[in-house]
Amino acid sequence: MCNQTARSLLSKAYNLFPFLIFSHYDPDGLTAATILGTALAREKIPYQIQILKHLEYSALEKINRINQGEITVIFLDLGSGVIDGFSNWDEKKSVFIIDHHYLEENIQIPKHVELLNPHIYSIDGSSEISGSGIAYLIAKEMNPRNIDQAKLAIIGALGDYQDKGEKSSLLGLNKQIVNDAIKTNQINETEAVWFFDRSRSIKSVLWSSRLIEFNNEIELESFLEDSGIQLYDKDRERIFYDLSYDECKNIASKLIEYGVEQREIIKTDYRLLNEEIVELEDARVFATRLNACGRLDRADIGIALCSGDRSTALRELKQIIKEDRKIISENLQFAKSEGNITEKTALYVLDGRPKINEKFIGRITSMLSYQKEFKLKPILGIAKTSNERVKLSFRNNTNQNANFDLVSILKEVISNIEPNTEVGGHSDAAGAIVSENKIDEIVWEINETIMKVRNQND
Ligand SMILES: [Mn+2]
Repeated sequence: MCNQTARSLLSKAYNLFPFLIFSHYDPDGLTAATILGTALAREKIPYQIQILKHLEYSALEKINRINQGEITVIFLDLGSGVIDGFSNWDEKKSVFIIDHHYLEENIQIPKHVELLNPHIYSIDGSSEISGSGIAYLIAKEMNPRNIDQAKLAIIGALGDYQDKGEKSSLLGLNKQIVNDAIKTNQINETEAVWFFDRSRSIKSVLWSSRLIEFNNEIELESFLEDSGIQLYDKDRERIFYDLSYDECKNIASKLIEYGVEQREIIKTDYRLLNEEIVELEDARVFATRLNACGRLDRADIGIALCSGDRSTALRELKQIIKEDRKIISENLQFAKSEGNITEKTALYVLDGRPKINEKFIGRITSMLSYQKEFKLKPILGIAKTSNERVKLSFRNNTNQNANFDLVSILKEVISNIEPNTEVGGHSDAAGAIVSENKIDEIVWEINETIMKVRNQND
């Protein structure tokens, strides 16, 4: 699949222009950019990276206008939704679209564009391979030594929530990448009692997991005592990573006794070996940190972290995490305050316009979709972008309606109301940017469409 693209990319290296790489601001995009950048650097091919929040037709035209000449432009983790926009591009340019997002059938690909998308090969781009995964496979074709980038592709796939296999494991081509990483001692794959950020104290990990709502610290401590856990090792408070296998198992069984489901705590753990910072050892946590960098316009720090910088980048990261937490908690509070979420027949709508920034709406909508009170229907988040445009983030974490595809629904609705709009995403997470004055009509139509789909499924 990637062999042809790798050769073709290398063959473009004779021209004097650096390759222009445009990549997405999320963890998958940042890892993809780092992987390809590293691969090009190793071949002594100069390149520039620009990180984008989204790629609309207008931005595509601008990129064409600004960059003249026989250049090579590469889009990573972006572009599948706007392929027809390249037909206006100057044909002297070589364009590569390396992406795993939804691809419309029977799409016309302009002559000067090379598209690499797993959907062409009937590979599911929402669960089997991510943008960084494809970038990795290309990099490995270019030079086998790029196998050392496998860990980044794993971080990218986890950042895109592709751990849809049994016990939240990676599958398909992602699994092959995991095997590369294991073989070269980059990562450990084990089944574990998994909590977010286990480099914190045991108490703090359990408290913030919110699997059980403890009323106070005493309750939490006695829960742990009943599980046979020592909180201190001499004077030092133990962190979750200090727990032995048996201790973890005890906590897990205690939680299950309290009604927590096993699949919520037993996960396939992807732990980076040779990571000097314990806080970044868990690949899922690493992805979350990259997410924060992207959201706060610090893609540079994200890429520096991916490239191994553990000095300046790490200091900056601490500030980023702090700021990110503050914004998220304020936004969640806003979302849950009176009247900002309305319930329709077939979905919830969060109108975040007065407060939530477009870079946060996806995260906030996702977080809400995992909460019990919003688990019955999909949820649509709305945030302001610029010039009378709004961003829509659509998420589905309902257990029912498993065969409903958010991208198709959003596409169907928007193509009737506002043709030529890019709709991107996957079956359970989709998004688009639309005109603000079309919002009411779009929400109404989405509601109708979901009801229609549901009736068909019943
Ligand atoms: Mn992606």
